[in-house]
Amino acid sequence: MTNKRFITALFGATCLAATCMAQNLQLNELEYFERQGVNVLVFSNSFNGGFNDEKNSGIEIIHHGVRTVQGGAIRLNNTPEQWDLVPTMTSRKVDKENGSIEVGLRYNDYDFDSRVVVTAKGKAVEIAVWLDKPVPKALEGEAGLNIEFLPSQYWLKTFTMDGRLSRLPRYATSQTITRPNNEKPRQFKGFKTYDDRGTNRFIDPLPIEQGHTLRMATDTPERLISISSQDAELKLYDGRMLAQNGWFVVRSILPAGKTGKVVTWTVEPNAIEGWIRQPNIGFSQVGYQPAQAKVAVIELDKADTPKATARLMRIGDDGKASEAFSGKVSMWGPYFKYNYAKFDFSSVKEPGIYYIEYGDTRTNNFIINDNVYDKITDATTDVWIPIHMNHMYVNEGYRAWHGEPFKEGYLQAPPSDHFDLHSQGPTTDTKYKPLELIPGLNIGGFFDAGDFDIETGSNINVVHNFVKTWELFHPERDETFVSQKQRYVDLHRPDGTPDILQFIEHGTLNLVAQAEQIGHMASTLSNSVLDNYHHLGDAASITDGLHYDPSLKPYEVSSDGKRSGTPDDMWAFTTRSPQLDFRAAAMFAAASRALQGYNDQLAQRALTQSKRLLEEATQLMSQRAKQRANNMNADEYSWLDGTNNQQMPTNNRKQRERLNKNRQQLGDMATNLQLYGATHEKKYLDNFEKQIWDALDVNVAGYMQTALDAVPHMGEAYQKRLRPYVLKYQEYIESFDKANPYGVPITLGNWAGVNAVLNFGITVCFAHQYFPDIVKKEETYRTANWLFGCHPYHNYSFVAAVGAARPKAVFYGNNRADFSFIPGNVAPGLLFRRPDHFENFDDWPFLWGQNEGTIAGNTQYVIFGSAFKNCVK
Ligand SMILES: [Ca+2]
Ligand SMILES: [Ca+2]
Ligand SMILES: [Ca+2]
Repeated sequence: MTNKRFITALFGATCLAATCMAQNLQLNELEYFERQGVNVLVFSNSFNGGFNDEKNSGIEIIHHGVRTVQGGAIRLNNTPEQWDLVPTMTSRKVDKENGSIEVGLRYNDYDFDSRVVVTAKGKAVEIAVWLDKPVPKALEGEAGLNIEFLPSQYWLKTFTMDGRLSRLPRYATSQTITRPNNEKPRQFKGFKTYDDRGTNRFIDPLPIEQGHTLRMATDTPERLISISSQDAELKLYDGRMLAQNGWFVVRSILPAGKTGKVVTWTVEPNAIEGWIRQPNIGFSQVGYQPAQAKVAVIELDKADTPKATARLMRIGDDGKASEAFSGKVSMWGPYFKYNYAKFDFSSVKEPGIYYIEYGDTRTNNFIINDNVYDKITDATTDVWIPIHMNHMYVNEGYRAWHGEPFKEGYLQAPPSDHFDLHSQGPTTDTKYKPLELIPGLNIGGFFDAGDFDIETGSNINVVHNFVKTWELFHPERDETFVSQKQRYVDLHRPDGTPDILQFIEHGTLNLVAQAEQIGHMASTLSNSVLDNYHHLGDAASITDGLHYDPSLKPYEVSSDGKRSGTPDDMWAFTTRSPQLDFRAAAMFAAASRALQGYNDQLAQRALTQSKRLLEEATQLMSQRAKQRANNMNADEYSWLDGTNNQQMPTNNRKQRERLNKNRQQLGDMATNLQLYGATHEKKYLDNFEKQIWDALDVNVAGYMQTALDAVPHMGEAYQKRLRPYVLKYQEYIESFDKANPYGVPITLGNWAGVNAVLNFGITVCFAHQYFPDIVKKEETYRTANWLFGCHPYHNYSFVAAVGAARPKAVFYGNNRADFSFIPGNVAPGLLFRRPDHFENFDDWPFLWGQNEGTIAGNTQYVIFGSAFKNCVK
């Protein structure tokens, strides 16, 4: 799948580079500077993500296997924050002959162009800034050459500036000044990251040190980097003074009024003589069942020589280890920057405690026993999900996770852009005036992810996921007390009601309120100001709980204590989407069915909204489809390829066209299927059948799950017609054995690929359930192995606190400022950095692309976990 040819080409290239690089940095075929232990990347990744400064771009250094330096670029702030302006890369020229890379950088807002040229000079690189026109007046003293160092890899290490000795601080405690707001360079779309409390001044950090020669981490050869500059002063800052996700910053201000080569740095990352990266032995930290296949994947430095054998050691009741198995290590081959080998110890079936020994590397222990997967969903359902219940006080033992958030409710969003990738269109599409209170929305719903908004689309998925889990697996588990009346949740306190019903109820309460109060679904209920969007702490303190009253001054509270002049209230973004309403209609029908007999009144409200929205959405969709029919073009088919992230080569243009047309008119297949499940009206099944075979012909991997979801509703003929597609799907499953060493789909996007892996895992489980002769039970372990530790970079389980000897320790949850986790969270996983680096930080939680968990993703994990347990029990 992930085109073998490309991988082979990569391997050929890196080998070539490996032989010719001995001591000095060389520009390799992948267009970065390399010597053993040091990679210097120059805008292999540019600042083009959805959220401005994602701390993933510019000049980057991967130092002894860890990406510890990034953000090298012309920047407009001492310590740039996420929403400060980033430069656009206008050109990138690689000069192989002279060993240099030049990038053109531009700030449109200031009509400011610069060039950064990075040239290999022995063991160092020279970074030079060139200007054809002087720095614009407005940016004099603000524009500079910056580069950023990862705090968790540099704190507590020693450094010197011009020989003066010091230590990098564990926590941000340097000094700051304030300056007038009008001196602050513009932020993303004109938003402001800070609440200046009426002072009209922003905070500007002062440098920790300044001088001409900086040596970072002089006590740690792995991290030691020297930077020197003759023509500019180097200033060292602590970015955490402004934002917890800030890095240490080294910066030189560009001189005013000058052109040509204006700043020159020499940067030399130390390389440890003879260093070879420690092997990463991937295995399931949760353990293995005795009868299943057990194959560890060993990730090896390309300069490493593979060992011939590895051992499985067993720990006896007396605590002593003895050899249980010794077997050969077989090469799988290269995949991006490393080589991979496998160690198969499937023959060991005796229950017990084991660890793997490969050369000098010894893993932590794991269990082989029948019950190892029994508890894999408990932390997610008992802890992570209830903590993400919005509009409730959530307590656990002695600890309050959060108070009741957003007591003042939600205001109608005015036409506006937004910072979390959505917007309000030109009209409100409702009866409410901009900034008018929409009553009744501060109830139910789940926090989106590491932030606190209610993404309606995600919450619809969440309710579906819970209903699906309830109807397929009937979990009666009751570990959570939920009182809607008290608006109170208490973890580990059973209350006589299965938790999953209470979660369905909680999701439905918010969504039905949206439909009733607004008339259709809001796209999202989210923050109105950026300065409380990046909130870290108790959700109840994001807003002041008082209704916003523009007749009061900011921070002023009315005499009755109910209103304030602080514009912190959340907004409802209400642009109407018939597709979203259509999906909501299906979800309401499903929820209504599940809630019957538990909360009949809510079940009835959900059913009423389902019918109304369905009728209105169907009408609107066919109207819009007609309008669209006239100016349709090929671009509109692109949605097909994004489905489930599982891309197969598409064929047959006619089928694609028909599929697209049907979807526009009839609604998507999954929704039709859900509507049939809820109403048993045959027309929805017909709508589904009109599309499914074309869809499977176009993309069997992308639509197999939807096809399998239909099996319980359809007859034998359907199952028979589906068989050849399942055979094709089995080929797709096996294709991953060749595509990568881990046997699962690996995606290379800006958000690591756990959703694709979970989709894959769920589909494989159901394919096995309905077609066990085609998709064997053994295939269902692929996803579990990946999630629980058998993956690149490190071997920690991606699921927080779950049954594993070594789960990941930090996640991008709303407690990320504490370098902690919320149990049961599932990390996105391995973030790919171009051109060849996978990464998952376990000491730095702040990169959402690798460490955030979402409400839709984590409830998807509950389905995977339930289905998987069902398959393997
Ligand atoms: Ca969000
Ligand atoms: Ca309960
Ligand atoms: Ca308020």
